Amino acid sequence: MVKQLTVAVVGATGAVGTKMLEQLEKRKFPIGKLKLLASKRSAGNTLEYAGQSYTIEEATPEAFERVDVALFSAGGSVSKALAPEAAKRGAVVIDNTSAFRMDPEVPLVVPEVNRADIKTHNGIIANPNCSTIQMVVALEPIRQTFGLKNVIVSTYQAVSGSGVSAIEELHTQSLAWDEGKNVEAAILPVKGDKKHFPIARNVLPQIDVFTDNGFTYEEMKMINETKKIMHMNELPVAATCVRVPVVAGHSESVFIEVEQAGVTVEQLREALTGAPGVIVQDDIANQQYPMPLFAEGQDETFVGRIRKDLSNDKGFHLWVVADNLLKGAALNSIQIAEVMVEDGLL
Ligand code: 25A
Ligand code: L14
Repeated sequence: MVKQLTVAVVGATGAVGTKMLEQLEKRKFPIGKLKLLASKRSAGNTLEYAGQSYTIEEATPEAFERVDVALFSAGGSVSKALAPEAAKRGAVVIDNTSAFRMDPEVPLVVPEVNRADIKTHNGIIANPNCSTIQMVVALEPIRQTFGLKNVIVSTYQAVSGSGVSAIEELHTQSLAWDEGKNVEAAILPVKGDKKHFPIARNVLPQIDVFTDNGFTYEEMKMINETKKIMHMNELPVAATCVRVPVVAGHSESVFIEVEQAGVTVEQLREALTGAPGVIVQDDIANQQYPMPLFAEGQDETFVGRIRKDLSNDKGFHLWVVADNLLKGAALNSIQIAEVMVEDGLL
């Protein structure tokens, strides 16, 4: 008999929070009691879960009394303020924000890659950045088989990564274009930055704010988190993160160099075929390759366009696509919780 757990979802009304509820129900997570938490704005409203109506409460420190697992996705500032409060009250926090990811005391986990790290937690476990998760799911089987010595990635990221308001902005701007009206931008590239640019009919080479070295924070997250999850501090990683007018599903063009010489495309494809969480879609004769429109709603990370570099024997190019709100966020969090149940850690 599986223990029934008290689960809290913080940011339950958000882009990721609503997917968390969907996944908890779909995957039959053993929930005894469910608490839906959000900001004061939403307190008193109701949400459906498994055919039952739940009233949303304001997320306060006291709301975490007797909670076993708290899934956070309400932004970094909310996590910084409330995750320690939840952990102090005995809850295990699985946090979707960047607040604690690089804290050496906090495991940063993608179950297909480093599930063993979960057991070192001190009350908080971090869920990595969406673009990082799908990339390491594809890189891990390659690293295991051939070794890995260089990664250069360019992303094509969906607006849903920036939350409900960014999804609304793409819709509103697209309608304005079609109706010949003024296209206004207020959210992207980054909520609260000095300037905003339209995302409809555009591509934005900025996700999150810039850091002193010329890379954005999103790019630095991919660089630092990849090394931490794969336990490869010395691995060279470079990233360029770009927003495209897609609602759901991040795409990535990834260049890698493997350690082993003479690896063929067929061998690389074989290493990826059947790897945990990976589906290979790579049949160019039949125009088969991953696309975000078809990855939406799917659990797996799709890999295609596998090519060997024309001048570098150890170089390969891959095209990697996944649903950023599922494997990139909500699903990965629930998978972490499932591993904890399986391993008797909850
Ligand atoms: O920049 P930050 O702070 O790091 O935040 C990043 C944003 O990214 C999303 C999430 O936005 C977050 O706010 N996010 C977080 N992790 C993510 C990930 N891994 C991620 N996105 C992708 N991948 P969101 O819109 O998806 O969801 C926000 C959720 O957080 C709740 N929340 C906000 N402040 C809170 C809080 N909960 C507790 N305490 C707080 N102080 C938020 O609840 C939502 O669940 P809500 O009640 O604020 O939102 C209900 C509806 O209100 C609308 N709305 C949003 N902002 C405003 C607003 N209405 C009026 N004024 C506003 N300023 C939204 O439409 C929302 O649906
Ligand atoms: O760090 O705007 O998990 O697409 C990932 C999505 C930050 C925002 C994170 C976006 C978020 C990002």
